[in-house]
Parts: sequence; structure tokens; C-alpha cells
Amino acid sequence: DSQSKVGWRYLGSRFYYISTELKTWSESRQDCRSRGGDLVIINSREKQEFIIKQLGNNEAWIGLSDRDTEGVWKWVDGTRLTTAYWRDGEPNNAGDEDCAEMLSSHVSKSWNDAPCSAQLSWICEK
Ligand code: GN1
Ligand code: CA
Repeated sequence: DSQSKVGWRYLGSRFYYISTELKTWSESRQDCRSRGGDLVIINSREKQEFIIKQLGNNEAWIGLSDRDTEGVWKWVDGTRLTTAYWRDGEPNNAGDEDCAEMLSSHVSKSWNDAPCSAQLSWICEK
């Protein structure tokens, strides 16, 4: 129904939602699932560029982590990361960083690994 799509933006048959609240990565994922989606999976340059534009001057969780096996980055649907858009020098696991965020950026390489317990905005897809 249309009401459940309020606040969502459309691209290529899918809808994207950027939160105004802040949550940990796991809480963010729960929120997306409660909205009938999941954290965003970025599997095309078009989607990457679209999300960068929507994000504006903000940073937000995406559906990517290496929590199961350090250094093995997987999307929330269980697939391995193939094409990545990490910032130069990332992922660096600084301290202990197993969850991926999208940073405010005008360049396409905009991901950083951050502590999963950090409180950030998040991006859902459905
Ligand atoms: C941040 O604050 P600092 O420099 O220790 C970031 C890291 C990045 C790093 C890049 C919590 O770490 O993930 O790799 O900048 N920390 C957080 O310079 O986001
Ligand atoms: Ca990092």
C-alpha cells in the first residue's frame, strides 16, 4: 500500500529509505526488517551513486559486514562482496570494525568499516 512507502525513494523497481534516527548496525537491520525490507545491498554503480545523492551530508549503515569471518565481507543476503566502493585506506579494521557505513562523499568511493556498536543513520531497501 502507498502509506507503507512514505519516506521511501524509488530506483529501478526498488525503494530506499534513509533513517533520521541513529542506531547500531544490528538495531538498524531490525528496523529495516520491521519495515518489510533489509539494510541496503549495493550491487551496482547506479545504486551506489543514487545512495550517495540521497545521503547528502550524512553517514549511514549499509547491509555489509565481516562479523562472521574477519576480512570476509558479506551482504545481508549472505552473498560475498564482489564490487566494492571503499574509501582509500578502508577497510582498516581500526580498533575493531566489522560493519560498513556509507560516508558523505562526492566521490564514488565512500565506504568505511566502523564499529558495529556505533550509532548511525541507516539505509533500508525493499
Ligand atoms: C575514523 O577517528 P579515527 O580516525 O580513529 C573511523 C575509522 C576510519 C578512520 C579513517 C569510529 O577513525 O573507521 O577508518 O576514521 N572511526 C569511526 O581515518 O568511524
Ligand atoms: Ca575504518
